[in-house]
Amino acid sequence: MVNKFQLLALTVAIGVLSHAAQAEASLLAGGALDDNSDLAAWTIGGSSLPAISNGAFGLAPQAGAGYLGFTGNGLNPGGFVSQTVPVSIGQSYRLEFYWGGRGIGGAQVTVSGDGSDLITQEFTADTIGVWTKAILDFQATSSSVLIKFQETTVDSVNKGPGIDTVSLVAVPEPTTIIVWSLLGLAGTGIWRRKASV
Ligand SMILES: [Ca+2]
Repeated sequence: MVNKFQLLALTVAIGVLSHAAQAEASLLAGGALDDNSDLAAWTIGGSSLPAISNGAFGLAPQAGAGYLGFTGNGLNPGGFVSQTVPVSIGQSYRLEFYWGGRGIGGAQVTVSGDGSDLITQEFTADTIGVWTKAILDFQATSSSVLIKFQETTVDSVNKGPGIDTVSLVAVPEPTTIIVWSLLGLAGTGIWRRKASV
């Protein structure tokens, strides 16, 4: 028989695990960047508008049917996509995405909150057909953050970098440690019970 403590520990553990699983869902909309319905979740700006590509200039999608391709040229630089995401002050978050090369160019990602930049990072993507994963952590200092990807190359002639599979998740809190402790206690109790039979 499972005693009351073990039952309580398992119940709490399952509850917290369920909460943790929910926290893993991406807080961003349209992060798959597979088609224009994904793109609609983003604000698009700059005089050269980024567009969904399904595999132009030697770069296949990192996942799914498409990715976001930067399309700048000398006359119209600075295309960007951005999205404002509600967050909790003090909570840690992880932004993940892939950037890939189509021959020319660079871009930068910024995460800003309350008017100040939490992250600014540039990346170049000159190697055609290669995707690289970026993992960026930050702690929210305001109730929302603006996540923005912008082309920095002046003349990429439609061959600017690609962006794909963007996600933003809350980094698991210390309660995760409690879960494993509880599971360990419960597991030990069960093991002892079986061993004594
Ligand atoms: Ca995709």
